[in-house]
Parts: sequence; structure tokens; C-alpha cells
Amino acid sequence: MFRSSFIPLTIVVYVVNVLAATITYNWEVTWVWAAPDGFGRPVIGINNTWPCPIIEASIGDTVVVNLLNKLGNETTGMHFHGINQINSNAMDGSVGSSQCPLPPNYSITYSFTANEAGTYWYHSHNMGQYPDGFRGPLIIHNPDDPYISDYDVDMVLTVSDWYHKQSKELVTKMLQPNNTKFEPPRPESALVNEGAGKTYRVRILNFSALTSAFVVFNALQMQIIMVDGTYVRKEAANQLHLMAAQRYDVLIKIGDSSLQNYPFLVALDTNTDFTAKDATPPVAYHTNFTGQLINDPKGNLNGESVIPEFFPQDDSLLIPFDEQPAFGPVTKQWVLDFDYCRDSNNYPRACFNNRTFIDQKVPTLYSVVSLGANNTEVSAYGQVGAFTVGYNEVLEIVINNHDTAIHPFHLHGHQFQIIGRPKSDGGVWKGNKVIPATPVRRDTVAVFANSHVVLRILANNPGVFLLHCHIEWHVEMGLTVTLIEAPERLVHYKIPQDHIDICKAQGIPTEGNAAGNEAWYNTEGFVTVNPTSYAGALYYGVKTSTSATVASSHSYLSRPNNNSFLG
Ligand SMILES: *[C@@H]1O[C@H](CO)[C@@H](O)[C@H](O)[C@H]1NC(C)=O
Ligand SMILES: *[C@@H]1O[C@H](CO)[C@@H](O)[C@H](O)[C@H]1NC(C)=O
Ligand SMILES: *[C@@H]1O[C@H](CO)[C@@H](O)[C@H](O)[C@H]1NC(C)=O
Ligand SMILES: *[C@@H]1O[C@H](CO)[C@@H](O)[C@H](O)[C@H]1NC(C)=O
Ligand SMILES: *[C@@H]1O[C@H](CO)[C@@H](O)[C@H](O)[C@H]1NC(C)=O
Ligand SMILES: *[C@@H]1O[C@H](CO)[C@@H](O)[C@H](O)[C@H]1NC(C)=O
Ligand SMILES: *[C@@H]1O[C@H](CO)[C@@H](O)[C@H](O)[C@H]1NC(C)=O
Ligand SMILES: *[C@@H]1O[C@H](CO)[C@@H](O)[C@H](O)[C@H]1NC(C)=O
Ligand SMILES: [Cu+2]
Repeated sequence: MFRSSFIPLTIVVYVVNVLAATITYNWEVTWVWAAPDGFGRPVIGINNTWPCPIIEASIGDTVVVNLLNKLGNETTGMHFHGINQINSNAMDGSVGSSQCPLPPNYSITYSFTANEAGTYWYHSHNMGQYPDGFRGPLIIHNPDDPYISDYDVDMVLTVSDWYHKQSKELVTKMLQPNNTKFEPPRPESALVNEGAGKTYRVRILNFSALTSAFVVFNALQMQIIMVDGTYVRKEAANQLHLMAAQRYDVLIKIGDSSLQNYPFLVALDTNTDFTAKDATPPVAYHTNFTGQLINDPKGNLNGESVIPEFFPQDDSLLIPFDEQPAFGPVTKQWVLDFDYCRDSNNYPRACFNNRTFIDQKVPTLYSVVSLGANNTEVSAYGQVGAFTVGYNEVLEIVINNHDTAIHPFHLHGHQFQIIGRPKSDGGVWKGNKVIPATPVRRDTVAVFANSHVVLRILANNPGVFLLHCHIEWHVEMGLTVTLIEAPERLVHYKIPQDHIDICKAQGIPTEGNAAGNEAWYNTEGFVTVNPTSYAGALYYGVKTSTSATVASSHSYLSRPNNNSFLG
């Protein structure tokens, strides 16, 4: 039997492995020419190769990535999607939130403990950069996997949409006042394991920037054993519908005696809502991918898998393996209404509660650490949608989706419980009807059209965590808010010196409020208006100012035209 990762989450108590190892990766981020679908373009790779390598560790190991930026013209950063970064929030890699951008020729070290098994991935969390190629699988193995005796082979399958143009150009075009329908860029291809050729590796991760994908083996049934970072009770599925950033771990059984190949179909769609009565099949992009699970290398490699009908399995009804009960009673609630909006210059944006996210100067975590007892003042952080919750509170998060498409929402730092996720046209939340006894947990959830989701977390992981749509184009439209969890426990948190140094090198303050002002209430220098031109991660050269607390008249993020590197 094969185990394919579409993802698990575990909250099992584990004994710290005395044999825990430190796994170190020394990586240089570089531009690479690649043509995964036959069309050549520059992509972001590691050590002059692409696809980017896999990270693998076991529970209890320390994962260390020494990341050197050799892009020359762009900043970067590395986020470990689904890793909760317990006691290591500075390693979350969210540029602007938990670190400064990593400039060319600088390196920083990321180090964290692999404390939950599962199928994760890493990607740049800097200015629409992961659709340009900087992403890869991150697998945390579990020597005590409850399903270990159920499979013989463990495989990874990644699925993604792919674009022939670079993110900067795509986002620049999207963020124009004449984009009246808030249209995102559309992909040219579907990639499986970063290629458009045939493959038989099967852990499934969705690296998409926009689209969702169906995965179907007509001749074989899948059994889901894990979603994102959570083991679940085995559940049979004929079709999986992966939203961007989601993962499933599935078991696929091939009869002992059957020497044949099994075609599978990965069909991309732009988030069609298959819970709607009038759902139409995926838009006919050239984005279907047929792969072969090869059991007979000499046999037929041209078989096809077709989807006669779309009936994705409902992941909100899965039962976690550990049967952890619903958190309660709720002590704090965060209600977020998502809709598109326009900024003061009439540019298309995406909003939570009628506010779009605007990058500030000081990474939010650094402000939280330096503001001391005043770090609970949400107005200190500028327009990042800050919300605070105290240690060990039970936080209920409600997201109302006022749009007519599905959006996959992701929270850093937690595998949240899904308390309720009605089908499309479920309307805005009006109170919980039934609380599932043992709700499933994930880190990315599909929220259906004109509907909502109710999530819960136990706020026991002090840190600054972004909550955002994982359609990368919507992140660039501002569909992000910031959870500041247990700020009272972050006052003495130590930011590693190499992380501070890259800020200093760029003249970015590392203390004070959003603009680096010592007084939390001094809003001078806050970025309050969205920039009208989009530079992506383009590097503008080193600032000379080294003062950590002076609010510079040139906000770093407003990106003045002092383009010293590109001349
Ligand atoms: C990348 O290059 C660095 C520096 O030369 C080297 O230490 C490392 O082993 C390389 N890693 C990979 C995955 O090629
Ligand atoms: C990075 O270092 C290389 C080699 O020393 C140098 O040629 C290049 O100009 C540097 N890039 C930047 C942006 O400083
Ligand atoms: C939208 O505006 C941009 C910038 O002015 C322009 O380049 C583009 O051609 C316009 N697109 C359409 C469809 O009108
Ligand atoms: C990946 O996620 C995107 C965005 O939600 C979705 O449109 C696409 O269908 C997904 N791909 C797969 C193979 O599930
Ligand atoms: C992709 O596959 C689906 C399901 O079999 C089918 O409905 C659709 O027409 C295919 N699209 C293309 C472009 O071949
Ligand atoms: C949203 O904000 C804009 C300006 O920021 C304002 O004009 C509009 O009335 C607000 N809409 C709602 C529903 O509050
Ligand atoms: C909090 O802010 C007040 C001003 O509102 C200031 O007097 C006080 O010193 C600040 N406390 C800390 C711990 O920084
Ligand atoms: C940086 O350089 C690469 C390689 O030459 C190029 O493809 C890319 O567009 C540049 N990035 C920006 C933001 O201009
Ligand atoms: Cu979205």
C-alpha cells in the first residue's frame, strides 16, 4: 500500500526522542532558468537548481536552515507552512510580521523543533514570491506513526498552478484601478511535482497561488489518514479537492497480484464551489494533468482518468485521530468579514472588516517585544489588522465570506479546530448551532461562497501570527490580518541577533511601534495609504540610517526611488 501525503495533524503527546538530531541545510537562494511545462522563464531556486529540495526530519529533531540570499535584485524570506513555531516565533519567516526582508548577500538562520509529524511545505512569504518558484515540501516523519503498518511506500506528490510571467508583472497588472472585477492572474499550466511530465510519486501538497485541484484515481480508492498537520480516523475518498496550501495524506492500496498502471487526474479549477447547486465543472484551462501510478513499468502508460461527476469529500466532517474535544467555553471572539474593496486611490483591494492590510516599517513581532506592557494596544501596529488574545484564552474566529467564490484561509501558529463550515450560500454567521464533539483540525480551510466558517484555537502559543487567504494574489490585495497571541508573554522574547542585523543593514528599525516610534501612540510615520505602484520584492539598496527608533521621513515600505542596486 502507498501512503501519499495530503497531510496529517497530530496533537499527540510524544516523549522527547533522546536520539533527536539536528538537520542542517545550507541553502543559497538563486535565480534559475527552468521550463517545467516547456516554457522557459526565470524561477527562484536553491543552489542554482529548481525544483527546490525537500526538507525531511523526524519528530523531535531540530531543523536548521542557513539561508543566503544570492538573488542579487530581490529580498526574500522563508516560511515553514503548518509548523507552529512554539517558542520560536521569530523563525516563522513572515516578512514584515516576524522578520525583516532578507537582502541580497545576507544570510539568516532559521531553527525550530519539529514537534508535530506531518506533511508541510516551505515557501517564501515575501511579496508574491512563491509563485515564482521558491517553495518545496517539508516532511516531518513519525517513527510512531499510528498508520505505519498500513503502508509500504511513502511518496510525495505536489500540485500547483504555474504562470509564464513573473509575480511582479502579474500583480502590477492586477492592482490597477481598471481591474473593476478584482480579477486575479490566470495560470497557464498545472504542475505535478513541479513538472508537466508523468510521475508516480504520490504526499499531496497544494502549492497553488490561485487555483484549487481535484485529484482522482478512478480505479483506486484513497483513504485519508491526515489533513495538514493532523492525523484523522481513516476515511475513504474517491476525490480530493485541495485548496491552495492544503495537504492530504492518503493510503492507496494496489492489489498484490495486479501488475498494471493506474492513471490519475489532477484537474485545476479556479475555486469553483462544488457545494453550490449550479456548480459548473472546472474551467477548461490546459490545466489537466494525467499521471500514472506505475506498478508495471513495461505496461500501458497512456491510460486516462476522467471525472464523471465532481463530489469532493467534506473535510470538515473528518474526525481527528486523537479525538481532541472542541475547545470551550469561548472567552474571546474575532469576527472577520471578507469582501473586496477599493483604496483611496481606487485601486482594487481585498478587505477584512473594510480594512486592507498595509505593510508597516517594523515587523509586528519586534514591536510587540519592545513595547512592553503597552503591547496590547492594537493601534500601535498600524494597518495590519492587529487583534490580541491573552494566554490560554479560547479564541473563536468567524470568517464571513461575502464573495461568490471559495477562499482558502490559513492561520500561522496553529492547527485550528473547524467548528462549523456550511456549504455555499450559508450566509453570515448567526451563532453556532451544533458544536462537533471532536472537530477536525487543519491550518488551511476552504470557506465557501457567500458563507462562513467558525474556528477555535486555544491561545497557548505566544507569538504574532498572520491569518490570510492563501491565494497569493489576494495576499497582495491585502487579505491579511494579524493575531497577536499572549503578548504579555512576549516581553522578554529574544530576537536572534542575525535577524536584527539584516534590519539594521537596511535601516529598518527593530523597536518601537509600527513606524519605530518609542511612544506606542505616536502614529507619525505610519503607512496609511497603499502604494500605487507595485515593486514586488525588488531590492532598493542599503539605507544609511542605523538609528533604531527614529521615524524616518522615508518609510522603507513606501519604497522611495533610490534604486541604488539596479542603478
Ligand atoms: C548548497 O550549497 C551550499 C554551499 O555551497 C552547500 O553547503 C550545500 O550542501 C548545498 N546544498 C544543496 C542542497 O545543494
Ligand atoms: C553581492 O556580492 C557580489 C559578490 O561579492 C557582488 O558582486 C554584488 O554586487 C553584491 N550584491 C549586492 C546587492 O550587494
Ligand atoms: C489598465 O490600466 C493599465 C495602467 O494604466 C493599462 O496599462 C492597461 O492596459 C489597462 N487595462 C485595460 C484592460 O484597460
Ligand atoms: C490547489 O489550490 C488551488 C487554490 O485553492 C485550487 O484552485 C486548486 O484546484 C488546488 N489544486 C489541487 C490539485 O487540489
Ligand atoms: C479536465 O478533466 C475534467 C474531468 O475529467 C473534464 O471535465 C475537463 O473537460 C478536462 N479539461 C480539459 C481542458 O481537458
Ligand atoms: C469602507 O471604507 C470606505 C473608505 O475607507 C468607506 O467609504 C465605506 O463607507 C466603508 N464601508 C463600510 C461598509 O463600512
Ligand atoms: C506605556 O505607555 C505609557 C504612555 O501611554 C508610558 O507612560 C509608559 O511608560 C509605557 N509603558 C511601558 C512599559 O513602556
Ligand atoms: C531580478 O532578476 C531576475 C533575473 O534576471 C529577473 O528575472 C527578475 O525579474 C528580477 N526581479 C525584479 C523584481 O525585477
Ligand atoms: Cu482569496
